[in-house]
Amino acid sequence: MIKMRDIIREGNHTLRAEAKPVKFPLSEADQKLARNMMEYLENSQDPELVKKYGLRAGVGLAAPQVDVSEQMAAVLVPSENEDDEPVFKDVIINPVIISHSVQPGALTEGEGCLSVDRDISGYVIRHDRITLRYYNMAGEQKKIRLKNYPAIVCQHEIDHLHGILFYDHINEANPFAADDDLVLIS
Ligand code: 0S5
Ligand code: NI
Repeated sequence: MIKMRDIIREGNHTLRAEAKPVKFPLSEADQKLARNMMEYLENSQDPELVKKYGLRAGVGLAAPQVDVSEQMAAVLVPSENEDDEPVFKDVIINPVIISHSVQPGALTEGEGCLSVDRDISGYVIRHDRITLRYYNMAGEQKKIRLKNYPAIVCQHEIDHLHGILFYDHINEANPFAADDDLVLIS
């Protein structure tokens, strides 16, 4: 199982590299990686296991964060009500944002990253809505529309596949600069 010690941190060049597209059918190693990344998210959202293994709770994990430079990320956005189905749960492979809103969006509280061990405040300006094309583990092509929080999470993960970190999107001169049309997402 993936633990915090398996997650590489800022300064490791894999985090700044362009990840390679994944080939289908998935190799045994890629299948295992995909399952392990999703398992990390599930475990990290279980308070018992967080305590037991010292995990940091996450809603996404990209392969480059475990030092594998491939275009694959697990996303697990839980619903508000614990008993309901997750808002979005899938391993996204070779994902591409095929269109997006002009309207920007950002999390009110800013973002963090499991590969960044410091707090960096400011609005991480992204697209409020995206249309995403990706392949799931079975090799099926998916095309989905996402808005607000799940859209932000997927953009954060897709950035990892291209060597981009969240703070690259923060306005250096004024971290909380906001255009009138910015959608603030709580
Ligand atoms: C349950 C569990 C409910 C966790 C909410 C959370 C991937 C939660 C985080 C990540 C911003 C958009 C530190 C805190 C960061 C995507 C960073 C934790 C999100 C991805 C993991 C990031 N967190 N937890 N990561 O590339 O909100 O936001 O989940 O670096
Ligand atoms: Ni991250």
